[in-house]
Amino acid sequence: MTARIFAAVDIGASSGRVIAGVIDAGTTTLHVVHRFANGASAVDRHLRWSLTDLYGEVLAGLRALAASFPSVESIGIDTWAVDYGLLDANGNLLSEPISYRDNRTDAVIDDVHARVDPQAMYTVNGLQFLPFNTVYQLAAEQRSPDWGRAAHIVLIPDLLAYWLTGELRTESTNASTTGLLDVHTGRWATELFENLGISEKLFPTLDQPGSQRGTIRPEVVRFTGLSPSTVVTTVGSHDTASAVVAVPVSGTRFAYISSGTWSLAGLELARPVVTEDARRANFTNERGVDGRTRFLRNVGGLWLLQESLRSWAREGRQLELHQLLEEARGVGPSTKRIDVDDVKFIAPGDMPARISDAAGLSTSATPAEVTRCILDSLASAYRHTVHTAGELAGAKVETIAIIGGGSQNSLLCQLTADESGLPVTAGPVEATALGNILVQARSRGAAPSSLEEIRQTIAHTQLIQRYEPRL
Ligand code: ADP
Ligand code: LRH
Repeated sequence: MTARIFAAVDIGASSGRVIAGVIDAGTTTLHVVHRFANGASAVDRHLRWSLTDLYGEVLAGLRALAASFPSVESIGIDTWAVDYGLLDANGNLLSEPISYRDNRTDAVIDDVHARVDPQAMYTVNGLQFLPFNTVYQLAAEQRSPDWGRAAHIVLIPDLLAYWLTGELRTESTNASTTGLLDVHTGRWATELFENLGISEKLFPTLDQPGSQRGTIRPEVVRFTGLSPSTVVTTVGSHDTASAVVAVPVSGTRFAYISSGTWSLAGLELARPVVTEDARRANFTNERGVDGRTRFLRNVGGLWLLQESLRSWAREGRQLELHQLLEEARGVGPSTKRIDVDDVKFIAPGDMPARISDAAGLSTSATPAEVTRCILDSLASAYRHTVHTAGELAGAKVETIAIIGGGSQNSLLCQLTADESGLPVTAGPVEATALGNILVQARSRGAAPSSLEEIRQTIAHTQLIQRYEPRL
């Protein structure tokens, strides 16, 4: 059998990549053809992504893809969740999308909760409260000059797919992070739209992972050199949904931590849990591939470390991550910890000072000490989140699977095993791209049909490290 080739465009909050996946005799081998940085910056009074630049990087990546893998059949796109762009009636982007880390929702959250009681909202959308859920961003947007001209609200991966194919849709796993999807039916929650004064028609039609979005436009063919028959296939376009496809564990007795800018920690369930206890513990029921439920919490994540590194760099201290982690291992356990979920850590800027202040570290704490405090705090938040998830869902957890870029942080993986008392698997590093690629491949008959079989294949063919808890 000849090898089949699929590509993932996977863009996280801190970096993006275009990756080719070559599937040969049941093994998927990933080749990164293009990597680029991502981040939001202050433009026109808001923290914004430059989606125009990101689209340029996607095209550059697809050109590199065509040069090395001309027989690629299909492309899948995933990015971070909740954010969107507004298009006018002619399909033009009204302005660069505002980042979820912008503080514009501070002024509207009470107003939204006055229109829809948060308890009642949870029973419909099953979503954890995060100040940046799309529903709050749209409430802020309703007061902006762009709102009157907006004809379409398009989630970020769907916007990239629109530019590549000309087709407008809303992918359902990502739609589940808006706060406007009914967690029980997987359809738009019409009553929520009505109560918030937003027209449901602003969102393009819902689309499921595995369906064909469209073929690439002639301009894209000309620029990239890809074949005109190349299609864009809808995948779990919420990056976390694609990542969870690629956990290297089968069965049901595992928790996952998708570790990157955020740490998304929780369980995969057959059905949502929208009890009052789950709401109080701020657990979300996001939609997974194949209609599964991602019952999880957003834990602060490596953003704390990324932002600290940026602050130290601004002070002239260019620290190398590997070296810093080795030094953090050497300083030993931190007795002072922070609540990594505190909303005060969401915004960018001067992170080491904010952490030292919250933890009660001395002002002369070294970068290694601050780093150790972050990692110990993350590991204890993971233990607590995994334990609570199991209790709320009545599920037994026997293993924790850490996936994503943070799975390379061996100190954090070991601390997670030690704190939780559970064995930890670490990897795949590019779980999101792998999940993206395998969902495309499955829809075209090149990968097994069940998520369980896909996960077994991943466990046998990808690089996975193991950490046992130390007493
Ligand atoms: P996102 O998709 O949110 O942009 P990634 O999954 O790419 O995030 O993970 C990025 C994080 O992974 C970085 O912030 C960094 O802390 C961690 N990371 C990346 N490479 C390494 C490495 N070699 N060792 C330890 N940690 C790493
Ligand atoms: C991770 C992620 C997460 C969301 C956040 C906005 O990249 O998609 O699942 O909560 O970004």
